[in-house]
Amino acid sequence: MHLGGCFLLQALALLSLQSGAQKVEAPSDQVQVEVVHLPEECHQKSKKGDLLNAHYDGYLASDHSKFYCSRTQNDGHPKWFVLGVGQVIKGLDIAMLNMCPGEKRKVIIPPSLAYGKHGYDAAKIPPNATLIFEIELYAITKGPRSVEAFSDIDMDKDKQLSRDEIDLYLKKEFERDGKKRDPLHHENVLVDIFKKNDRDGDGFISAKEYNVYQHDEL
Ligand SMILES: *[C@@H]1O[C@H](CO)[C@@H](O)[C@H](O)[C@H]1NC(C)=O
Ligand SMILES: [Ca+2]
Ligand SMILES: [Ca+2]
Repeated sequence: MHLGGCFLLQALALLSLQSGAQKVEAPSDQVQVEVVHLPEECHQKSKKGDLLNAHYDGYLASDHSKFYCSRTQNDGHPKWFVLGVGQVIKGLDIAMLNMCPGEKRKVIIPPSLAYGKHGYDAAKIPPNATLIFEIELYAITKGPRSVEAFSDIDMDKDKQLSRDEIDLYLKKEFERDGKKRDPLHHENVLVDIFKKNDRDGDGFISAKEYNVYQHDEL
């Protein structure tokens, strides 16, 4: 019953978007998703824990000014990030779920799932700002967080993941993906993975630490 209500709300939100409503008022705690382009073939959909490669532009809903453009950063390379673990704002973690490679979406994110009542000065986000993102997803790589991956990564089968093991795993995944990547980004992803997971700071990610997010579904 509760779920049904949710879907109905989403459907209504989509309808009002499509009818070309100019004034954008997002419900306070929901992300509105409009699929702008859906590729004909889709063999894989993004899920929590996947490593995504995407471009996204961010606009303020209030005046449609652009505050972020991944195309002008990092020499125009699409961004890599792990979905659903807080590497991006919560609204984007939600908005990019179940997306196909090649899919484009326009999403509206309420402040509660973005920068909240304080905003974010460095990116010039005012308080209580509703944000609009135009997203294009390029690639989905099975991320280091997927549950199936743990034993794949754990080469020496000691039930914990060393830095080298994760490093190697990421390299293999990126190679398979076939896209040229900045080594610095690889390093950043690696550092980030340890910062977020190695709770006791012993330099290894234990099975327990690895599973921290398993029960924290969005
Ligand atoms: C932002 O919203 C909060 C609660 O919704 C409100 O208390 C606060 O005054 C707002 N801030 C601004 C600058 O509008
Ligand atoms: Ca190991
Ligand atoms: Ca640890």
